[in-house]
Amino acid sequence: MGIINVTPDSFSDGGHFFSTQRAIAHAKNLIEEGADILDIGGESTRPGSQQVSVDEELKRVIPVLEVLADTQIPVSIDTSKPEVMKHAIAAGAFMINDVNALRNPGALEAVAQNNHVQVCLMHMQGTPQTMQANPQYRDIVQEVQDFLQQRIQAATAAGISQDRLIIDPGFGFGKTLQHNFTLLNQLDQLTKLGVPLLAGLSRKSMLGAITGNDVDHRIHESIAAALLAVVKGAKIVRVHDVKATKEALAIHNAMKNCAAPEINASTCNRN
Ligand code: PT1
Repeated sequence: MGIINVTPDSFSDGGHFFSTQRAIAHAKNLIEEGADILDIGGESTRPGSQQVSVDEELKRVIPVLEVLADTQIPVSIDTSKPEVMKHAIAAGAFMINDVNALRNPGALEAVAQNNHVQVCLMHMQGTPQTMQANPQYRDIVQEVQDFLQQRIQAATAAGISQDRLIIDPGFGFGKTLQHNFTLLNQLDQLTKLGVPLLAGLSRKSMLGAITGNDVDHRIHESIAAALLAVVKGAKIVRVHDVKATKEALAIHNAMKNCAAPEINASTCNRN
């Protein structure tokens, strides 16, 4: 899953022409690099980021979605707002990626109105504005697992079938360095919930805390983290660096598919 952020640029005259064009160009790059899904976000959810209005978020993401809906690539919309979910579904979104796990009033209903769209339920303690202030858990893995189990139940009770759900432990969302790495180490525990697992670690501060690299120089640690997440059971990784991640994961695929002696070498090459 390749990341597309749609945020206003410095040339903005109050319109969204330049940010829309830039996002579409970036999307086309990521498709060429081999992205299988594109995740479009109009509101940052990084620690300390500010919220935007429904109207502003719609103006950022819908024009980009409308253009990408004509390509073959499945598009995910990163939003917690039911109004944005409804417009995104109408404009052809394949997935709703909600860092708030459909807890906003009306969000369960907005997704349940449609019978097909996938939805990613992510764990977060607190809100992006305050979540890194003092995160606390008795047992990080157990609490994230219990939360995701409850959200799976809430979604299925609202009429969203389990085969439409994806879960995500929410790396960096109300978690200390130790919480984040404990979750990564025990990510396979979450596969017990019986729905596919998504992991977003790309360029996050938990990686920079280990290497000392700033956010624009975290490609190697991001590739390592994506590979580890897949080894621990993630089915989707949300990344900035699609080509590098795909090449790293090709080696993982080769280890899985090319090791058995009965496998024909031709089915194994360039897998
Ligand atoms: C994520 C994710 C996301 N992350 C899903 N959606 C972000 N499903 C946005 C830092 O510590 O992991 N899963 N949408 C981006 N959020 C962050 C959080 C970015 C923390 C950076 C940090 O640096």
